[in-house]
This record gives sequence, structure tokens and C-alpha cells, in this order.
Amino acid sequence: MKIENPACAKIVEAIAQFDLEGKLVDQQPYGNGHINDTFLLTYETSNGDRKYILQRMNHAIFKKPQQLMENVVNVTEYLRRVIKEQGGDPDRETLNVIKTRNGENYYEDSGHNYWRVFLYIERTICLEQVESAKDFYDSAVAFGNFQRMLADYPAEELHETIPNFHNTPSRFRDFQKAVQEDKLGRAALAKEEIAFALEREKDTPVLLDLLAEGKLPLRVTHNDTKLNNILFDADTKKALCIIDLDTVMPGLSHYDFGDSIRFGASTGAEDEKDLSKIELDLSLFETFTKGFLEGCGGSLTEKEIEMLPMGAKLMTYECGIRFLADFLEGDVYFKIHRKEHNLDRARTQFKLIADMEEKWDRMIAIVEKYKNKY
Ligand code: ADP
Ligand code: GN1
Ligand code: MG
Repeated sequence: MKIENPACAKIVEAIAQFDLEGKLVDQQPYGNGHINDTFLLTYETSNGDRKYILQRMNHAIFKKPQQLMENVVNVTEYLRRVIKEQGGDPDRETLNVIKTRNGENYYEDSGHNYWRVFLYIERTICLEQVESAKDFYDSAVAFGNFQRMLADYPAEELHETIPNFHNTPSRFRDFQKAVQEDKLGRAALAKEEIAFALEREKDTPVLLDLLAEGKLPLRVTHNDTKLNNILFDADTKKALCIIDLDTVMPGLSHYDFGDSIRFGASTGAEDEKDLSKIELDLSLFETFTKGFLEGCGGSLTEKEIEMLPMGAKLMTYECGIRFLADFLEGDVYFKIHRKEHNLDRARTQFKLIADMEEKWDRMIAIVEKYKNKY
């Protein structure tokens, strides 16, 4: 395999640290994540092929890999117990961390890259876009369930892997700074987008203010609930396993609801260039609302439910300003695959927000409809 990313040059050294059965016959870059470097490893054994996911964690973003892996191991061990109690299959329904030969959760190589291995969950499908309302509904139930399964997890034991991850006012300040500095002179290319974002500053503290006033509860949340962070069973087509647990932290239910809507209830891809293809699909919004509330199983408060549309709007907005700030700063955070990729991504988020503003009353009415159903 040709490894283009020089930081991955240590892959051979890393693989050797994990006690994986059989003979390594294939290694390929894998998946469409924007953050980590992911590889699929295939081993030949006497019982057929075994596959593993190897990841180089993004150390520039996750500054404390040890704390990050402590979270992932503790949360997945907790989930294993819950899944077993519910009669499920913990090897397929949650991530399983494979330790190094020294019994560690990850390996730091001689170039200070941090590597981890998960069991590859076989016979699964990862969707980059909603293909059917049923898939989206299943993902909603799964994300709601995820939050419910972790409801009694001692939140204070979780490390904050990215401080202020969904602190929208703090994200706004970062964005303002990126505009003011305009390090690469790119702001001229995004005048309209910058103006659009600046005009909406007043929305940014709404949810955190309610939290501070004690009107919204803090929960354990996933915080990165886009559709490709869930694996579907290829045979039953059911949502099977929630992955990408790097950002599991205390948060608001709105973060999980909102991020799923931003990604999955849009009529186009996150990086679609033709903005006429981007709208909020109200029918998918309804599908997700119903599934999420059902998955949460009556655990959300009335105020939480009432604020769900704001969760959708703020998560979309926050992601938009993060993409735009990264464009202005020279694409240092999100992986890009073409010129102006982050600007394209920001544009879809802002188009979606404009459409949400048009459809605001209908979004509220939909949430109201399911308020007391579960
Ligand atoms: P990133 O943080 O970069 O998004 P993810 O942990 O989401 O990284 O992994 C990237 C992709 O790799 C996922 O979208 C999924 O397709 C695939 N993947 C990750 N873990 C597994 C696993 N245990 N089994 C099967 N596929 C996986
Ligand atoms: C990143 O890791 P991935 O690709 O699932 C990002 C999310 C963004 C998302 C936008 C740790 O998610 O916050 O919403 O890209 N994850 C991190 O696609 O920053
Ligand atoms: Mg991911």
C-alpha cells in the first residue's frame, strides 16, 4: 500500500505492537472521517480472514490521547455490560478496543503518533447520506438509546477530550478571530458567508444560557452524531453500532439531535457545490424527531424537547462557522480533498440554516406533535 500521509510512515512499527492473530495480508486507508487516519487491516488465519480497524488518532486535535482512550475504554466497557443485560451482542453493538502487547490502550510511536486498534465489525454498512427514511429513523432511535444507555454513567469521570467542543459562543469568538486575522487573505472569497454568520451571533448562547439557569440538564452525549458514525447491520439493515466515541462527553441532548439533523435531514451532501440542492427535508426532520424521542424513552424534559429545533439550528450554525474559520485559517483542522472544500462545506450549512429559518414554525409544530408521545 502506498501511504501518502508522511505522518503514517510509522504504520509498520505501530501494527507490530498489537497482538493480532494470523498473517497480515492487506492494509488499506478506510472510511470518510474528517479527523483520524483510518486503515482496514486484514489478517489470514486458519479460521478465515480477520479484520481490524487501525487508527492514527489526530493528536493535533485530541491533545491528550491517554485521556481520550481512557474515556473510550471506560464507555465501551460500560456499554458492553448494558448491551449484555439487554441480551445483545457486545462484540457487534459497541466498539471493542484491542490492547497492545504491553496491555496498553494505544501505542505511541517513535515519531509521537498515537495508534489504536478496534475489532472491525463485519457485515456492516456505513452510510454517507440518508438513503431511506427508515435508515434515518433507525439511526435516531439508536442515538436516543445511546444517550439513555449512558444516562447513569458517572459523567464527572469523563475527560473533556476537546474543551468547549459545543460551546457555540466560544466557537463564535474563534470564528471572529479567524476573520479578523485573515491570515491567508481568503476572507474576500467568503464575504457573504462571513456576513451571514456574523448576523446570527445573538443565537449562539441560547442553549448554554438555559443550562446555566438550570432549565436544561447536562447529560452524557456523543457530540458527533452524523450518519457515518453509525454502522448498520448489512443483513438486517438495522442500526447496529455507534462509533467514533472520541467526543463522548457531558453535553446537551440538543447536540446529538442537532448534529444528526444537520447532516442527515439535509437534501444534499455536506460538501455539495450546487446549493440549489440543499434544503431541510421536513419529512426527514419529523422522522428523526420521532425516532430520537422514542429512543430517549421519555427521558427528555419538556423544556429539552421544546428546544430541539434550536439544537438543529445551532449545531448547523456552529459547524458552518467551524468550516468557515478553518477555510480562513488554511484548512488546518478538517481534512480537505479539494480546493475550497471547507468553504463549500460552510456554504451548505448556511444554506440549510436559511431554510430552517423559513421552516421554523413547521419545525416547532413537528416537535410539539411528538412531545408527549413517549
Ligand atoms: P473519524 O473520527 O475520522 O471520523 P471514525 O472513527 O468515525 O473516524 O472512523 C472512520 C470510518 O471508519 C467510519 O465512518 C466507518 O466507516 C469506519 N469504521 C470505524 N470503526 C469501525 C469499526 N470498528 N468497524 C467497521 N468500520 C469502522
Ligand atoms: C468531524 O470525526 P468526524 O468526521 O465524524 C468533527 C465533527 C463535525 C464533522 C463535520 C472531533 O466529525 O465535530 O461535525 O467532522 N469531529 C471533530 O462533518 O471535530
Ligand atoms: Mg467519524
